[in-house]
Amino acid sequence: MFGPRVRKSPYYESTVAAGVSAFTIYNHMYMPISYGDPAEEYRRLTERVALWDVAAQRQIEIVGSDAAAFTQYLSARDLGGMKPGRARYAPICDHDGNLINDPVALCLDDDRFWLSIADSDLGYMARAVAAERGADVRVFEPDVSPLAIQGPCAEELAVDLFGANVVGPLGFFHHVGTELDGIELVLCRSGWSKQGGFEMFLTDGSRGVEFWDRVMAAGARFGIGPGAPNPAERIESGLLSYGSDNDSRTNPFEAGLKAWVNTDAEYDFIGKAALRRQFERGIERSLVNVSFVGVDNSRLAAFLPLEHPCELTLSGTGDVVGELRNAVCSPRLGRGIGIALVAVAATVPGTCLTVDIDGAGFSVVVAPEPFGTPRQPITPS
Ligand code: THG
Repeated sequence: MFGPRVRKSPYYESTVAAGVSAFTIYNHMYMPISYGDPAEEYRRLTERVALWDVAAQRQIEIVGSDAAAFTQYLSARDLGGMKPGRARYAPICDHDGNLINDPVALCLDDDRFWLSIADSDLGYMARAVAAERGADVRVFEPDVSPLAIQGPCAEELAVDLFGANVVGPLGFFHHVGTELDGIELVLCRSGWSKQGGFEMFLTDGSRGVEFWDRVMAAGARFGIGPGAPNPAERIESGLLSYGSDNDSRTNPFEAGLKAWVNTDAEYDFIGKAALRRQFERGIERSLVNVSFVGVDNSRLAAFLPLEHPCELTLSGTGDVVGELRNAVCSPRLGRGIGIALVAVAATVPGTCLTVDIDGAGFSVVVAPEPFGTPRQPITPS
């Protein structure tokens, strides 16, 4: 236990009853990361449907006559033309052009937005910048707690819960206000996996347990079970984890997020000048996928998932070229895979590197392809 300083989600009691075995701390909140059976949790996510307490993906609400312009000023992504009911992945940088968060931005109304944040205190910065600029907005954390259903059966489950008329027309990163037995929520086709699914943004925290139970009951016929953002599936799928793959010393070009940075913008946004300079200068290092080679998975399993960044050297010369930032055993690929931040010279596919994990040496090779589908920005809609 961490004491009252760490906040509990409205689903906390439900996750405990469901057998949660480990939490991380995310946005000053307990967030379940395991229910004790990683192999089954991976299967549930990739073959059936999993229920995730992702209430720690907190919202920063921006509301007022300057909300659209101010939200745009915060993000490096072009949010122009985003209509109510739409969402966009919207990385945010500081004035030096380094990443400080990579939220999903939801447009709820012409003058009302949510930034569904990764693990960093964006709210203070957003509020301070709004005040300094005299923007006519209120910036605060509303009582909103996402619960995600992810997996191939999530679609059918959502239809059972909300009706085909609500779910059918909902495109990727589209959302709609709806309710379930009087429990109000915003339903969005999104989520931190590539298995398909929805995030259900509960807007009344007092109804968390009731809501969880209702979704679990409806999901029984699909073999639903509890789960959490899955480290193996998300690395296989190429989804970034801010704070571990990249952090406030990484710029978006190094993180492979060029497509989400609008350096050509006519309007101003935080970090624009620095980002333009960085883009012109070019990157010195970049995130790459790596695969472990020449090692039994049974031996690797004692070292993965990686607990902290580990130094990478060029095999042969021993030159330090970067860090392995994350690594897991991939059920789909049957080998260890990871994400590394390395010098550009070492980003060539096939480059052999050596990583030292707590005194044990392993060989990894820069992967020639994304493990999953190449990441493409959603078309602005
Ligand atoms: N959902 C919501 N909030 C979140 C996350 C989420 N906040 C924290 C964290 N995740 C933010 N990071 C991401 C990273 C990737 C994606 C979403 C949030 C994502 N990316 C897709 C991709 O890369 O293929 C699509 C991006 C795009 O096409 O623009 O979904 O998961 N509510």
